[in-house]
Amino acid sequence: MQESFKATVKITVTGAAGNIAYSLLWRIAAGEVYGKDTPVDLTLLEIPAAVKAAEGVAMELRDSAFPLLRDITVTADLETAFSKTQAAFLVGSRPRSKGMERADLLTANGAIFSAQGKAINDFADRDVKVLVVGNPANTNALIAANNAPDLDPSQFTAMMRLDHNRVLGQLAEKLGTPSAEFEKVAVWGNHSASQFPDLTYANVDVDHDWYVNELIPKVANRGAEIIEVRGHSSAASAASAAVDHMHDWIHGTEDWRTAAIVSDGSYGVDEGLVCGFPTVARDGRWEIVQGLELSEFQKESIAASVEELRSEREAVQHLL
Ligand code: NAX
Repeated sequence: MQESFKATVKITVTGAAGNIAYSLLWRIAAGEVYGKDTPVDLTLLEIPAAVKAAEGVAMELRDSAFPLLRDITVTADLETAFSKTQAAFLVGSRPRSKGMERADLLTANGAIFSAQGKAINDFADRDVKVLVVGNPANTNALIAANNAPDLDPSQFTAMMRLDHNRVLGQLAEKLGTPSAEFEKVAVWGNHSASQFPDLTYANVDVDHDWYVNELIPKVANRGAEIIEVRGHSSAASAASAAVDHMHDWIHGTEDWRTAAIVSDGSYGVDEGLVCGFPTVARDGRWEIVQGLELSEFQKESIAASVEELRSEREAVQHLL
């Protein structure tokens, strides 16, 4: 049986003692990212104060006896964490504390993601794929990419698949149709309340008023709604979206998905910003869907979110 397995892959998860990781690690260990034929070595990165808790997580992973799970390493050291890693989920980040301004949050996280970007640049596999989940995800990915000059910027992405999945979930509930039947849905912009969920090209017949006045604000504010109702921020749904993003990036998809990737200037989005686009994945790369006609409504909605990304970039200019 062993002979049919592919080579073992090394996957790194940061923030390994946190809520999202507690779902994500189990999905990865079950083979849902690379496939059921690919064994995985897992490396769990945490801050020193949370290494012990991450060791407890590692003990539970062992106790799950996953057939594909090989080595588990728990560390607070960046070189150990990223050495030869092929896929990195950058989940750990600094939450906003009381009285902290958005600019302070950007800078505090900037320090984390510049250090991790450098370590990935120096120690990771040359084809590493990086997904930033920790917020502010788009700008953290921008910082990491800019601190990894030896790697291609396309190797750094931020997670907007949860926003994409939230649109599918809302449509499925509204129309009573399984989510897999919806095509050509996308979410443009920043993973924040300024994002623009776009149904222009989707194969759905919904009331325009419901779309603009209910669906868009619902999806854009879903994170806050989950906190209010569940009492904790989204965790399992975020982990699920992270698995979807990395799975599709590795295996490819011709179906439209939303990934936040480094802009090449398409659709008037400043080159270099990490922005959500309608994307497909081919040969291990995300590609922006080209040739779309944008209405004034779409252009204005995208521009508003891009403006926020620009101002975030301004606030972290010293880290780029
Ligand atoms: P938790 O606070 O439960 O866990 C975060 C963990 O990261 C903690 O254990 C902490 O010790 C660790 N950490 C902090 N700095 C670190 C560093 N420098 N290196 C390694 N580990 C470090 O948060 P959780 O609920 O897991 O959420 C993690 C991040 O995901 C947050 O920034 C959150 O805002 C963000 N989210 C992003 C989403 C997206 O769609 N992009 C959606 C869900 C989520 O809100």
